[in-house]
Amino acid sequence: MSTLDPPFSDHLQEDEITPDQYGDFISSLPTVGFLSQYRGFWFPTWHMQGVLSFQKHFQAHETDILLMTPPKVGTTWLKAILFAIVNRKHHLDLQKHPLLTNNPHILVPYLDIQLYNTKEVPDLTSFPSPRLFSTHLPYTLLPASIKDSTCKIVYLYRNPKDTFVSLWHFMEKNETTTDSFEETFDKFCQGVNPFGPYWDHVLSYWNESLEKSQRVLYLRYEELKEQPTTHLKRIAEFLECPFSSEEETKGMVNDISRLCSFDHLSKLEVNKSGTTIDMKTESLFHRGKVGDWVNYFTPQMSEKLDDIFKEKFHGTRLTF
Ligand code: PAP
Repeated sequence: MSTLDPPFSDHLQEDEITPDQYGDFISSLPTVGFLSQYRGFWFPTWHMQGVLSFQKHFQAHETDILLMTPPKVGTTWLKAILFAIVNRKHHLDLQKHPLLTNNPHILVPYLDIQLYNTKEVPDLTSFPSPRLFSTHLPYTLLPASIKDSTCKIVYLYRNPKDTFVSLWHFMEKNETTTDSFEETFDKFCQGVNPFGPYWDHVLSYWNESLEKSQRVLYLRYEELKEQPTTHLKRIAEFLECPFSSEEETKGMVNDISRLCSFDHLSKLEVNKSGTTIDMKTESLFHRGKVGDWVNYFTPQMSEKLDDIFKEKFHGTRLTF
């Protein structure tokens, strides 16, 4: 046992840890495979330094727009939508839109796993206002500056069965794990998956959205898929930049919806090759469908997740 084993992680608050102690702190956390457990959630160990730096240093602006998600629920899609809505007046010519040549994760970066992962204190001054950022952190682990701010939070979640299948494909494609489908599923059911437990992540923002509906917009992948334009308008209203009737008449809502659609984004050269955040870019676009889980789950697996989520979401209005 190292001299800095469990007691180190147990008694220190993250803001007390200095950067030269990060390595010892991170290696003192409980691990399962490539995941480390930190304050009740499981993180890919290689993201932990970024998580700690982000928690310690990030200063929210009141005008920030923050997209919060568990992994594999459609973050890439919603990043594209938010960017297109917020910056629509600067990019009226859709033939030259930045989304045609930039992956959405480049336009709306993750704070923890992109910006604070590369530098202890990254320079964020070049981001125009309103700043658009994202994170996979649960609400409980957000830096105080976000919790205390009035900045806008958009949260997206998805049916856990499709989320799991999406995660499985993603991990397989990127060779993140040697576990089988069944082993990965068992871990998911125990809450041991990146930024899991999934239910605790969803509940952390749900509770906040109930208390502060002006601040947290709660969206579901399946609803967005079913009625994209309705939700695009809802998002724009929430962000206090509603589509004008002139914009609607000109078809701007439909244009943005098409620009950000799976069929459009997944066929762009920029999204078909290379890597993004050390992951194969193409692995961010698998099928983009609702209900793909039926092709992978046994009836027992389906029932098991139904039971878990029924119990975890008992007493809430959350449904999948
Ligand atoms: P991340 O956590 O790695 O960023 P994220 O973007 O949240 O992943 O989720 C990826 C899922 O969103 C994939 O789902 P699938 O595996 O079931 O196919 C991906 O295909 C889907 N997705 C990506 N872009 C879009 C889009 N424009 N419209 C709908 N779904 C999309």
